[in-house]
Amino acid sequence: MEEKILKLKEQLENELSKVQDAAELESIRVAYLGKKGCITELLKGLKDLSDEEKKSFGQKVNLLKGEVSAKIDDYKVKLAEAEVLKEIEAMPEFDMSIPANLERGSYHPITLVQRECEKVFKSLGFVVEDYSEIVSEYECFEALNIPKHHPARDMQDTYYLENGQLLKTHTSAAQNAIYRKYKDALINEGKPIKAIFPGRCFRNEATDACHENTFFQMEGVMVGKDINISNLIFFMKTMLSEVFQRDIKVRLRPGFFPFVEPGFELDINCLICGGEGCPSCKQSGWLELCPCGMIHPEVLKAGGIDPEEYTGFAFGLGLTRLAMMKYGVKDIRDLNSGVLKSMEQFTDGE
Ligand code: FA5
Repeated sequence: MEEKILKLKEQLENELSKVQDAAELESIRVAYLGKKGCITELLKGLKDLSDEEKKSFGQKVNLLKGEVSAKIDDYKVKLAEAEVLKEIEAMPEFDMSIPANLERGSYHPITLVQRECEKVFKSLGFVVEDYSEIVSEYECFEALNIPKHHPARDMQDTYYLENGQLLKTHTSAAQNAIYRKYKDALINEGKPIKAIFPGRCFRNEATDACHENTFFQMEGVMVGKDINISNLIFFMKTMLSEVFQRDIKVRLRPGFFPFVEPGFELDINCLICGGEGCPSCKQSGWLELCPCGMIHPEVLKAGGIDPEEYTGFAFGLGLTRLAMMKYGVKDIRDLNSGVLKSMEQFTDGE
């Protein structure tokens, strides 16, 4: 029996050294360890031995079984490594010194206007905040003085998640969190809240040359003592003249949003048609760009701020529309098209 075991070990080494692939290795495994394999046969043969021999040979055969199984596993790893090496060797040589024959990418027009706006507002002492695209109904509506079943919700249908949260319809959804974050510094240190928070918004609505279902806005708020409409108009004018670097005709008209009082619509003269009327401005010559107003007392209260003591303004700049005007993009849908060539023409490879 001992001799048999030794012979089997030699034979296995010999066979393993010749193995070329996984299929050959598998047939060796079956030949040794399979139901009719030689080691299984050895184990079966134990029954004809005396009790003494059974004990000593039984142990040896089991040891052999473990060794054979470990050796086969070892070979499996070796074969896999050899396979990878073969693939690497077959690869064409990689020369890192060859210059890449790729054209340079460019920033998206929306990223560019967003950065410009951020630069302007930062220079005016505003902080830039980032906020989630998924928000609660409370943040998107209730905290903004839009209770359930308020008709203002009809204008902002969106995509609801199974957990009751939703994709935010406007950057105003972050207002409550911003007030809560900065209210202590306002109340205890007298530091006015000055923040902008750009973000992607989603609405379940039909698209056209100036409406997308996914677009960018940039919200801005300023809260402190004696903040008034003149402050609001000053910041809006400064931002537009910095972004466009020229005089732009704007008009301010009354607008209704439950979270501001009074509320305004700030429109800019359409720069695609020069104000004559075209599909980009729905033939009106004006484009709604930045609704704004004085923050409603209920909204301040929801943010933990006493409206008897503090006032503030808020605006919701349509960043995607601003990019359209700045870069002369006639159809807003081109901005989400993902066509690099068409994006490059607006940004000149910036
Ligand atoms: C709002 O979203 C308010 N949250 C703005 C606001 C903030 C008002 C703070 C007062 C105080 P509105 O739905 O009008 O308002 O959208 C604001 C701007 O986002 C629009 O003027 C427009 O420039 C842009 N916008 C709105 N809907 C779309 C759309 N479907 N596609 C592209 N841009 C859009």
